[in-house]
Amino acid sequence: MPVARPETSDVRVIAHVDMDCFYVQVEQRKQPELRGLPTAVVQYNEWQGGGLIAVSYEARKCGVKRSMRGDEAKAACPEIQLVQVPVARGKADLNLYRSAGSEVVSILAQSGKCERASIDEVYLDLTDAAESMLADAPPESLELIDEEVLKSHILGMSRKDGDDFKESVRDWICRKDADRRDKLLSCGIIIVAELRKQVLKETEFTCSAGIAHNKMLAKLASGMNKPAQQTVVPYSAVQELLSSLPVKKMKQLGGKLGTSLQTDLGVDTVGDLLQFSETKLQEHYGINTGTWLWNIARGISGEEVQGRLLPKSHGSGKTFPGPRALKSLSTVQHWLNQLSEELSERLSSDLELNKRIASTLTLHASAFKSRDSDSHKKFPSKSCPLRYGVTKIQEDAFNLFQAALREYMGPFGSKPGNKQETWRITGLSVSASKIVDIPSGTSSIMRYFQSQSTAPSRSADGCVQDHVEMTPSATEGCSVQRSTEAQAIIHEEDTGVTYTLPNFENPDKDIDLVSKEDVVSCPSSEVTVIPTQLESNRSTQTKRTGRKINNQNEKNRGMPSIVDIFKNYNATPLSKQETQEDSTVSSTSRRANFSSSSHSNKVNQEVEERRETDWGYKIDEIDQSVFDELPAEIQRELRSFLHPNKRLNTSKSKGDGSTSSIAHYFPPLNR
Ligand code: TTP
Repeated sequence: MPVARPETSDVRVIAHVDMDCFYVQVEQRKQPELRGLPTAVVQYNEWQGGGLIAVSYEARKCGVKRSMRGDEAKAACPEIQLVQVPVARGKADLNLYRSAGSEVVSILAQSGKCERASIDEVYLDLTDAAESMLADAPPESLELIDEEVLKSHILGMSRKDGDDFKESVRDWICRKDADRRDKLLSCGIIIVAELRKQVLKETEFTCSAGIAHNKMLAKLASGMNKPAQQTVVPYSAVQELLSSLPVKKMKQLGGKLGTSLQTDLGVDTVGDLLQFSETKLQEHYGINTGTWLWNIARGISGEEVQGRLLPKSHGSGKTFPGPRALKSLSTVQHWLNQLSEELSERLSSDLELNKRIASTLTLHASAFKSRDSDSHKKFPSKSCPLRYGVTKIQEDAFNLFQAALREYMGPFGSKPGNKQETWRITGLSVSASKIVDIPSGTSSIMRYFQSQSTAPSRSADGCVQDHVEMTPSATEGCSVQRSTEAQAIIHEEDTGVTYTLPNFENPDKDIDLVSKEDVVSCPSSEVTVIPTQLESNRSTQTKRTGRKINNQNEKNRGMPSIVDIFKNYNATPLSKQETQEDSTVSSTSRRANFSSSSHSNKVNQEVEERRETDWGYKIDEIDQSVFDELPAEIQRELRSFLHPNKRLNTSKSKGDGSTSSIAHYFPPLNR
C-alpha cells in the first residue's frame, strides 16, 4: 500500500540535528589532548569505575558501550581515557554540557525556526530558507557543490554499480526533473551541511543531521549515519524506511504501546501497520492513538517545530540503584534538598537571564516495596504550585514525597507495627514546569523573586520554621513533620527482609533522569496535583480583611501567586469555564505588553475590560491585605502594573474580599 504524499503546497523542510557523543566532545574540547583517543565520560563513583554515560566513536570501535562500567570499559579497551562528569552537591553537574548545547542552539537558530529538543538535539524548520534558495539559487544552477553536501546519505537514491558516490549525490541534488518536494529537500541538504560546518567552526563540535519533510522522519534519519554525517529521507523512500523499522525503535512506541502492537496485532515493523484500517486501529487504541498510528505507518506527522530555544522545564534527578537505594526519610530529604538546590539555582538563572518563571513543581520517584503482592505499583508523581526560593522548594518537594509515599504504601503501610512493609527509593527527581515569560517592566518583581532564595531558617529541632501553612502536603507545621518522621521510623526499620532488588547491573547514572531529556516533560496525566494549603483555605482567606502583616517576616514566603497573576494577566479572554478550570493557560504569542505608559486611554480602557474578562474580578475589589503582604517596592510596581490609570487607595482596606478571586493568588498569612 503506497504511503500518502502531502500536497506540494504543504511541503516542509525539517532537520533534526544531534550532536555526536556529546559529553565526550565537550570534554575533548576542554582537554584537546584527548581528541582522537578512545574516550568515555563516566559518572563519578567508586563502584567498578563508575557508569559510562557517553562513549567516543573510537571507543565504540573497541567494543565499549554506554551500558558498561569504567572497569569493564578498561577491560574492553585498555587505552580508554575515562573522564569524570563534574560533580556538585554529590551529583553530576551538567552545567558545562548545558551551556555547550546552548552554544550550538544559538548558531542553528539563525537559520530558521529552532526547537531545542534536549541537551544536544535541535529541530529546525528550514522551509522558508529552502524556499528562498529555490527561488534565488536552485541547486541545479550551482556550479560548485560543497564536499560536505556530497557526503550526504540520500535514502533510496539509485546508484548503478561503479558509480561514484559523490557524483550520484550531485546528480540527485541537481536533477532538473525533480519534483518540488525533492528540490526543496535538496536545498535543505545544502543548508544543513553549511550549518553543520558552521557549528564545527564555531564550537569545535561535530553533529549529525536528518533532513526530511517532517520531524518524525528527520529524527529517524539523524541517527542513521553517525558521526558527522547527514541523512536525507525523500518521500519516495519513506515506505521502505518504515517497512524495515522495528516498532520499538519508533519514538513513543518503545513502551507498552509498542509491546501491545507486537503481541496483540502481530506487528513487528512500523510498515506492518499499513495492513490495518484507521477504524481498526482506533478500535484497539482509541480515536487519537488509532489515527496517530495510521499516520505514522505512512510517514505522516503534523507535529510542528516549536520556536523554542529554551527548555520547556527544568529538572534535577538522581538514581540510587541496587544497594544504594534510599531507605529512610532522612536520606530522601537529604537528596531532595540537593536536587531542590540545583533546581532553584537553575530557576534563578532562567529568571535572571531569560526573564522566565515556572509555576509547577513536580516530584517523580521510582521505588519498590518488600514483600508485597503489589510490588509493581508505581510510585505516584505529585505536583504543586511552585514557590521560589531554595527552602520552599525543598519543603514542598519533601512534602510531595511524603504525600506520594503515603499513597504508595497504602493504609497498611502506615500502620504502626507493620514492620514487614518497607520501601526503597531507587530514583528521585524534582522538576519545574509551566514556564512563562515575565512581561517587561517588572524588574523589581524579578529582584523580589531572586531575593527569595535565602537560606533556610531552622529551629534547633531541624524544623523549617516558616510558611508551613503553604506547604503542599495536607500536613502542616513542625509538629506534624515530626510525627511523620516518627511514623517513618516504623517504615524504615530494616526488618531483615530479603529484597528482590531491581537490576544490580544497572549503572548508577543519576543524570539519566535529566541529562538526555534535559527538557523534562511532566507526564501530567500521571501526576497528582496537590493543592497548597492556601488553596484549601481559600474560602476563609477571602473573608479576612485589613490585617497588619510584617513584611520583613514575609520575605521568605513563597509566591506562586505572582506567577499565577502573570499567567492570567497575559491570557487572552477565556470562557468562564476555562478561566476556572485552567488558570495556567498562557502563551507568549498571546502576550500583550501592558507596561508601556504611552498607551492611550482608549487602549487602557480596553485593557481594563479585558482584565476583567480574563480574571473574572474587578481590580478595585482586590483585598488590600493581599498587597500589604508584599514589600512596598513590589506593591508599587504591581499596582501600576495592574492598574496603570488609577492608583489603588492603599490606605483603605476593602471589607469583603469574597468577590475577589485575586485573594486566591495572594494568600493572607494564617497566623
Ligand atoms: P545521546 O545523544 O543519546 O548520545 P551521545 O551524544 O553521547 O552519542 P550519539 O553520537 O550516539 O548521539 O546523549 C547525549 C548526551 O546525553 C550524552 O553525551 C550523555 C548524556 N546521556 C546520559 O547522561 N545518559 C543517558 O542515558 C543518555 C542516553 C545520554
